[in-house]
Amino acid sequence: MSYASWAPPSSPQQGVNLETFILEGMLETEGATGTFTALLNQICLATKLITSRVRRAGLSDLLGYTGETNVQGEQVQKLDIIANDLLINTLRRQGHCSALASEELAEPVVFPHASGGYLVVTDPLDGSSNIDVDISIGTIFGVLRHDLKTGPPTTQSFLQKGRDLVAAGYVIYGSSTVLVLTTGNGVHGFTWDPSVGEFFLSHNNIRTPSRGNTYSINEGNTSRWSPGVKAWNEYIKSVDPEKNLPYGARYVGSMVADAHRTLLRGGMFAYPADTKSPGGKLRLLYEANPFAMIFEAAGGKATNGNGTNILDIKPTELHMRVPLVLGSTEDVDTFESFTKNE
Ligand code: AHM
Repeated sequence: MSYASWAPPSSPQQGVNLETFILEGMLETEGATGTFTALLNQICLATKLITSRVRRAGLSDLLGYTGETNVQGEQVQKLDIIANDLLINTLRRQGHCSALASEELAEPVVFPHASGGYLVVTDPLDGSSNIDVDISIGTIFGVLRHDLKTGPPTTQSFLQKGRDLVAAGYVIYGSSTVLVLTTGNGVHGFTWDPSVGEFFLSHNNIRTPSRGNTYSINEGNTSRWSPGVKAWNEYIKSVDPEKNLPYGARYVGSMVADAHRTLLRGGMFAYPADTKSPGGKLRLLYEANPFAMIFEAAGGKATNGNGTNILDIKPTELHMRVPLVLGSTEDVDTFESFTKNE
């Protein structure tokens, strides 16, 4: 191609940064006060700060363990704490978020002077075991409402179904940094441009294919699985070209990375109950629910493997765990056909 025939790429998406996208969404929403928009922008700011710490962690003595264990009994990484503090310190300002619940905190942090009736749930840095070895990690978040007329938020205020989320998103710190967001009406991805210092719209209206060709599960747990999960696993690896079997296996061990690939390419990701984690491993409020909202808004599906939609589960405690299967509807249905009646 000669220069004469080249023209700069032009797209209606060009130059749409995350703040503009969120603001334009608010302008189209009748009766919007701007509080929700401002809250999303605060979350976005926190993730920009986390991105910058993650990207230079190896140069700034930010890798490795703190020596502490968190409420889940897991070893805490320095970056876990840094990401957690950045979210708290960003969200305590401007008064839109009245409380935040995090994987790293036994109880929620309440911001007593906030006037905005929103709660944020978060896993500030998911996939901690991958931090030191330069494998993708991420931040997961969800937003719930709280009626301040009923009093300041308590732990109980967070025990809402995933259906009650008004927004959910995640940031993947991968080969590029991408923020994926939904407010229930479409799922959109924004890629971080480090030279400008902004997230720009790059994945408009993500749709998960109804079927994929990969499965994602920690196969090292095979001996701990139920008969149904074992039978599904045999099936998905069996040879049947008519059914496009066998599927390929992909497992990063960071849910954000495994779910992000599944969202874009289809297939399924599962962390089922097993004899080591009878209630599942992943946390309902700040891991399973945000992803369930995102997958549903993208045309996919998330269940507990037993026929119950993740978004319909009423949490009984802040750090409740849940078995999780998410991805393309047909692939989740196939998994459940083996496990639903166990
Ligand atoms: P974390 O919150 O300690 O990072 O644990 C959650 C992670 C998920 O990102 C991932 O899907 C899963 O744990 C991996 O678990 P396992 O190592 O048992 O396969």
